[in-house]
Amino acid sequence: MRTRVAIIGAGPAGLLLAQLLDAAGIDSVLVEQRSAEYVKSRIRAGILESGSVQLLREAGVGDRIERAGFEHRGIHLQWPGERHHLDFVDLAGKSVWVYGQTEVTKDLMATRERAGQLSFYEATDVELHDVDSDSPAVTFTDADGRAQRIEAAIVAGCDGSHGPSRHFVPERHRRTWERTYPFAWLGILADVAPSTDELIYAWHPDGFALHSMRSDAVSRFYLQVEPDEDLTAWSDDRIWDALATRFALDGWTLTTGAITDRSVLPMRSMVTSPMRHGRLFLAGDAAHTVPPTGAKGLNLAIADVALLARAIVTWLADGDTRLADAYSDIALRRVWRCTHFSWWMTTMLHRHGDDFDARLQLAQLQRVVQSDSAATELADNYAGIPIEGLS
Ligand code: FAS
Ligand code: PHB
Repeated sequence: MRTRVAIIGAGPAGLLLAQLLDAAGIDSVLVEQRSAEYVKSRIRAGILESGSVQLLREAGVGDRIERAGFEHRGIHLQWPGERHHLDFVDLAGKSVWVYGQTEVTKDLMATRERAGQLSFYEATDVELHDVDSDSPAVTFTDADGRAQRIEAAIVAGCDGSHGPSRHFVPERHRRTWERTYPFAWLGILADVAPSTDELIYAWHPDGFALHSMRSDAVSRFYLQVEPDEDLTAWSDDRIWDALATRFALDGWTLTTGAITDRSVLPMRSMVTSPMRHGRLFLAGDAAHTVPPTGAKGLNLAIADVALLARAIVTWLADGDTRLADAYSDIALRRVWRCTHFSWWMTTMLHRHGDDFDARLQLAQLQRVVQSDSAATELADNYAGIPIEGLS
C-alpha cells in the first residue's frame, strides 16, 4: 500500500503526529506492535504542560482534558519538617494539567478511528527499508499473519525507547548518550482521594517520594527504591508506611486505600542524535528518554511531533524542506534542555551518596524555595519552555 507518512508506534508521539497530519490533509498509516487495548492500558505519565494542552486542543483532542483534567498552579517541595508551595502561575505565568497519558492515548485513538485512517495493531517483524532513498518503505506481518508493505514519502519512528527505528540511523552517523541512575521508582495506583491539592515532591533520608493523582478518587504515588528492587518485598502496609514516613508533616495525614496497580520503573536518561536520517524522522522516546522526576517525557514527545508535523506538512504540501532540514537540531535543543532539567530534579530530590551529598541537596532545595529567581527557573522548566520553530 502507499501513503504519504508511515508511522511506527501508536504511543502519544505516533498517535498525535497522525492526528496533526490528518488535520493538514496528509494521510498516514500507523503500525503498532501491541494491541490497542494494551497501549491504552499502560499507566505512564500524568502531567501535561499548558503548552501541550494547547497543542492537544488545536489537534482537536482537548475537550476531555477540560472536563476530566485538573489544572494546577504549581507543586509542593518538601523535606523533613518543611513543605513549600511553588506557584508556577505567579512565578512564570504558566499552569500545568494533571491528565493521565492513558487518557491522552484513548482520546487520540478514538479520533483516529473516527477519521477512518489506517492503523495496524499487533504487527510483528516490523522493518524499515531504504530510508536514505526517495522511496522508503516499511514491511511487517499483520495481526492475521499477512505480509504487508507500505511505500511512503516519509517514515516517522515513534516506537519508544525499545523500538527499532533509531537503529536505522547508520552507526557511523549516530551518537547516543546514556545515564542510568542508582535508584528506581516503585509506582502505585490507589483507589483513594488525594491527600493534597497539588503534587508533593518530597526529599527524605529514606528516599524520594512523589504524591500525584489521576482523579478525585484515584491517587498515584512513587517511592525511590533500589534499581533491582524486588516488588514482592513490598506489602501494601510497607508501601503506605514508607509513604507516610517520607511525607510526614505536623498537622497533615496521608489517607490510604486499595492499591490497584504497582510496578518498578527504571530511571535513566538517553539521547540519540541525529533525530533524522534521510526520510526517517525520530520523535519521542524513540530518540530520548528522561527520568520522570521533571514530568518531561510525555511533553517532550508532544513537542517533537508538533515540530515534526509542521516540517512534514511544509515539505509535502509546499515543497519547502527548510524546517525538515532543521528539525533534528531544533528538536535536540529542547531535548537537551529537558534532559538537563530532568537530571537536575532527579539528583536534587533522590537520596544517593553520603551525608555531604544530602547537605548539598537540602541547600539546593532551600535555595529554590527562598529565591524567586531559583524558583522561577524551576517553574519555567517544569511548566514548559516555548517550542522553538513553532511560533
Ligand atoms: P511510547 O513508548 O509511549 O510509545 C512507543 C510505541 O511504539 C509503543 O506503543 C510500542 O509498543 C511501539 N513499538 C515499539 N517497538 C515497535 C515495533 N518494533 N513495531 C511497532 N511498534 C513498536 N513520563 C512522565 O512524564 N511521567 C511518568 O510518570 C512516566 N512514567 C513512565 C513509566 C514507564 C513504565 C515508561 C516506559 C515511561 C514513562 N514515562 C513517564 C515516559 C513516557 O510517558 C514517555 O515519555 C511517553 O510514553 C513517550 O511517548 P512515545 O514517544 O509515543 O513512546
Ligand atoms: C504521574 O502522575 O504519573 C507523575 C507526575 C509527575 C511526575 C512523574 C509522574 O514528575
